[in-house]
Amino acid sequence: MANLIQTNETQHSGTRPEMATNAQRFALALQRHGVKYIFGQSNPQTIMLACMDLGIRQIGFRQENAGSYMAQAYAMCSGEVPVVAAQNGPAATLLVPGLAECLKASHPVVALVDDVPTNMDDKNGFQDIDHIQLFSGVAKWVKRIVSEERIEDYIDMAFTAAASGRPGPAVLLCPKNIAYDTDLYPVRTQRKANISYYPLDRATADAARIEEAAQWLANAERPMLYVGGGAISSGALSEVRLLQEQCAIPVATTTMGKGSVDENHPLSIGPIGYYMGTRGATKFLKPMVQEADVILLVGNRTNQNGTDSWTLLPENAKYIHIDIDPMEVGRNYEALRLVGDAKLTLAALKKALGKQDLAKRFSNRASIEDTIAKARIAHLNEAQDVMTSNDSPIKIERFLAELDQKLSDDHIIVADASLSSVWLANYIKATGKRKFLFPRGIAGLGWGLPMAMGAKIAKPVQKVFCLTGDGGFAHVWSELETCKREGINVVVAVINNEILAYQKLAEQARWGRNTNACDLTPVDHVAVAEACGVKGIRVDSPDQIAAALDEAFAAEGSVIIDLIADPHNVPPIPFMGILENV
Ligand SMILES: Cc1ncc(C[n+]2csc(CCOP(=O)(O)OP(=O)(O)O)c2C)c(N)n1
Ligand SMILES: [Mg+2]
Repeated sequence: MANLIQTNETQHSGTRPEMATNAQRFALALQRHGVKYIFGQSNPQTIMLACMDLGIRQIGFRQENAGSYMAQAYAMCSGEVPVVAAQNGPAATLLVPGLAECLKASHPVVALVDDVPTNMDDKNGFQDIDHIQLFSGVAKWVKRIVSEERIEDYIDMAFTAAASGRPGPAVLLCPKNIAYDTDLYPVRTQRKANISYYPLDRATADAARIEEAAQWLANAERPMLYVGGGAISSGALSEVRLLQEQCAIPVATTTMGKGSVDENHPLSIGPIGYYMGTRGATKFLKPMVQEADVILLVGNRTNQNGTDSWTLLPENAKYIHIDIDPMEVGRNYEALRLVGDAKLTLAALKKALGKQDLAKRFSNRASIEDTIAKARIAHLNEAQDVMTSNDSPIKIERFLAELDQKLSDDHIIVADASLSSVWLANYIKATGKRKFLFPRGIAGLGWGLPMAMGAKIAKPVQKVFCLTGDGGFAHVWSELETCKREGINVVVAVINNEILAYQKLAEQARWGRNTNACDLTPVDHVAVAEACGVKGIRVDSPDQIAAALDEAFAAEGSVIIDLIADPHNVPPIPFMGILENV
């Protein structure tokens, strides 16, 4: 079994030849951009062979969906632009969901996709479809290489498109007549730069508006920061934390912004949005959010879930909005426009605040901290019953209360969509250097396991934990074989509730009944894991949780925890509250 760390260390590095085949030129360009891994399945063939020759390691996924989710998580954990590759036609279509997620979540990825030879265009060549049309709704940039002379130019354009401005997916189509050509051509040695990191370019927002924003924040009665995933992508954690601590402003986060501040900090509100119902971590801080008079949004799309369908944030507050994408600024809340990189703009704002009289901020600090401290205790009291429940099947809050104790200070914590995202956001604290990955771009099922794998490849020394539902996990079981084959070691807890709970609970809450598709038949996930050579541990009563977690986190390979879970566990989503006592 290959070891990820060793492969990193044995990366080839040599001088670049002046003449090479086109496939070698692709591989050399990728090597110049520091690409260490390609998520692929052997296509485009010549390019993958040439990459292999250069020591670029292919992570051979079982399904293209999963490969693209691995790539996204790799980007989120490494700060680099990942590369995913696929054959033309059916394989290419399977990249669509992953690219859609990256587009909406603003994560960069370069997709290298085979295309039919140019002289076969429009002849019904094998597996030919119009890839430009296919990808146009899910990528920032889709181009086909028109002539072999421009290979290096187009590779660099693809990385530029993915990593610049608002990061996102770029698709480069590689016609087989160009990629399979075995003649030698000049390598464009003029191009020397590595541009496979993001943000590629940083620019600060308008200085005059930053001064104005500083005045608003200094003079506000009850200011608040509401931080989204854009702050994390920008690497603005220390800037957000300095503003919080040194200017005494409370900070709330979106689900994707979780981890931007330490949730044990006395001025951290925690994650807010559509899950502030009964037993929600931030339920008791809803008044603080709704009474804010100046709200600084950072890298925040003000989307439906983050705003509880645009009902959570106060209508009459003044908004300041920092975002790299001018279209996000003022999208749903008219705002003082700070279009720029979050890290640089927050640093400039902090400096501008230093020139303001912050007496109001400091005099309010004790009372804000007191409100937050009391709200945390009130939450623990409200959730006490489920967090300490000895019931079987297991209450997920009980599992997470124990998990929180076992996770390390720098664990990477991954959620699948559905309730796994809601549970982790509410019940696992972002403390220390913990990093959270949520697929909230389009909230699709099946991202959990592959994202955990991509995270582990990016950060082989860190431990990776993933929580997924049994419905979502079934989308990607096959990647357990990839874990085994590629030596990717992650711990996945599967909420085995034998239902599509989010779907079922939503139907029950709204219509009082549900369709037959919501109820699954029992699945033995230990057997699924073991069929792929991966360890499985069944946990069907709360007293087994601690030992199972200890065993899983100490194990050498990947581990699946099959958590026999209560199908009646109601999440803190207000409209589902009516199911509490059903
Ligand atoms: C790819 C995809 N298909 C369907 C949905 C709709 N959907 C959202 S949650 C859900 C149920 C998920 O069930 P499971 O993964 O078992 O998690 P649970 O809610 O039971 O914890 C469904 C079907 C989706 N979000 N993504
Ligand atoms: Mg389920």
